[in-house]
Amino acid sequence: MTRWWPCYVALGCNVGDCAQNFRFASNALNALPETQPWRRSRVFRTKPVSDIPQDDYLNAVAATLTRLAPDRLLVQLQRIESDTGRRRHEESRWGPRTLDLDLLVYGTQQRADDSLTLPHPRIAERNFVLLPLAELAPDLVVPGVGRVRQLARRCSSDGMQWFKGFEW
Ligand code: A4P
Ligand code: MG
Repeated sequence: MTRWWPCYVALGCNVGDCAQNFRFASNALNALPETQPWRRSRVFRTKPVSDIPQDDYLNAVAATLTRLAPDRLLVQLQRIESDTGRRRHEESRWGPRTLDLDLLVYGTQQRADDSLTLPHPRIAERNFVLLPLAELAPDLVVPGVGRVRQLARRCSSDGMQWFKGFEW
């Protein structure tokens, strides 16, 4: 029997009704097969990190235990993105999007294929990923990168505001 692996997903949105898209994503994540109910961080409003002018984002992180293999999970994440109307082929890198679901960490896996890099390569440099991740898993060791508590201590919360009043 395959074992359960801890995994962490970052959510981002800056197009359309982002609160609605986050709730949609949360329900869709909870409906995935072979996957336990997801824990979710607070939601933050964040300044875009991009050379392309665009609106502020909502960002959060969700965590679960899953038996879905990482590639199958990625396919599901991309399907949920598409279901919110995201058309990734028509977008530019780091451009605006209705929903971005990045697989941050999957168990102890470290890999860099065309389709999937684990852990996500920019975890350590993104406060909008690290600070919500630290709410859920301060003691997590991101393989090859370091312990979340320590990584989060080094990053500032500039450009991030708690999106108060949001209910998942
Ligand atoms: N891919 C490889 N590894 C992964 C992974 N671990 N998780 C591949 C998810 N996908 C992974 O993804 C492009 C390709 O990466 C996919 O086909 C998949 O096979 P994408 O989501 O279409 O592209 P992206 O999101 O534009 O690129 P990337 O590299 O994920 O960028 P980031 O780091 O997510 O940056 N500013 C704020 N404030 N908040 C944000 O959420 N997000 C971005 C996107 C930029 N600025 C932002 C935010
Ligand atoms: Mg992405």
